[in-house]
Amino acid sequence: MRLQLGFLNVTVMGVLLCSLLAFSSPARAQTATDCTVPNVVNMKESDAKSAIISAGMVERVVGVQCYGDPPIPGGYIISQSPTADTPVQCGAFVYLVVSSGDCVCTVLNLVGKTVSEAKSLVTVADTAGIYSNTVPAGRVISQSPAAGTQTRCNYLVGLTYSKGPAPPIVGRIAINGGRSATSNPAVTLQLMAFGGSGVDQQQDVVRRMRFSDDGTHWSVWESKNSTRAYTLPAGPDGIRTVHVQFSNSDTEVSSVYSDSIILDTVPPTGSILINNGASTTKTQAVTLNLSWADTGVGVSRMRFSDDGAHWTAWEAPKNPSAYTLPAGPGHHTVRVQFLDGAGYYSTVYNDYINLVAP
Ligand SMILES: [Ca+2]
Repeated sequence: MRLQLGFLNVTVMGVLLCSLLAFSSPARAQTATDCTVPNVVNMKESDAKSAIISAGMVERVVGVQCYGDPPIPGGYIISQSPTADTPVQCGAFVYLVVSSGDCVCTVLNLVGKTVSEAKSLVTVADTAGIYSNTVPAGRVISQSPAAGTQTRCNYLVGLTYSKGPAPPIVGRIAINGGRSATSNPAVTLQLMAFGGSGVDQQQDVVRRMRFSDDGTHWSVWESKNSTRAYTLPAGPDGIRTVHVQFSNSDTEVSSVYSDSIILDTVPPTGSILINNGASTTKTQAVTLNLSWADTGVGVSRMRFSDDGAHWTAWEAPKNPSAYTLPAGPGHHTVRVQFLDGAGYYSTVYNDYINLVAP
């Protein structure tokens, strides 16, 4: 009890002593810091003044400036001095800088600068490279927003820059898949083209194509496709060449590419004589005297038969050719057939000879 009582007494005495000292100190008005600066940044100016006055201080606007990043609306406090929570003497000044609104800037002209130069001047939001024959590689071709636009000062700019000249368009053409001959003037062209300015523009790599039979007179430009039906020009059997050119625009045209095929609309012809037309032979071994002709591709193969039903394997044409007649005396007929490069078969030609006893 006594201890408790004593503690209480000491506490009460302490509080009383402190209070007495506080109210009786004659020097306090000049040195005490019993006001605390409120936080008024981002407050409306009138609200900030009220808050400062309520806290026992005096506000003074010392500056008005635009403010863009982060945006502080016009009439709101950008900064204060002293800063919030600073203990100050009551009645002290709190200095304020008020926003006049977003700062307005004029978008710089970046066209013609390098991308890195542009990035050192403005905040670049995104870039896209395209091929250009006129703007050097790495330099800005266009920008958004455009130069001269009035906008907030922390603006972002999108840039389109040059990747330099586009790689040339390279093409290929094949007639009927590259076959050497055709018996039908109606053919199919296989077409490939790549490179060119379309590569980076997310469109079909090459847009147009046109054709010519002579390399001088051209069809009108048409949409690029991977195949196209085509009719070879009329005329005697022989080589036909189809020329193609690819383009994306009038100023971006590929070289001329071509493929050739032999148009062959006529089967081959031929002849056969056994032993130069002799009527008899004493040996099974004979010599075949052969001739052949073809107006288109030319004869590529020949074959023989003793009975018109069973044939030898196709072989390269050769004159004269050794041949062995079937055994047994009597008349033997040898048949020959020719095949041209377009796949035409000749009619079957034959000769016969009488195999007699030696
Ligand atoms: Ca032919």
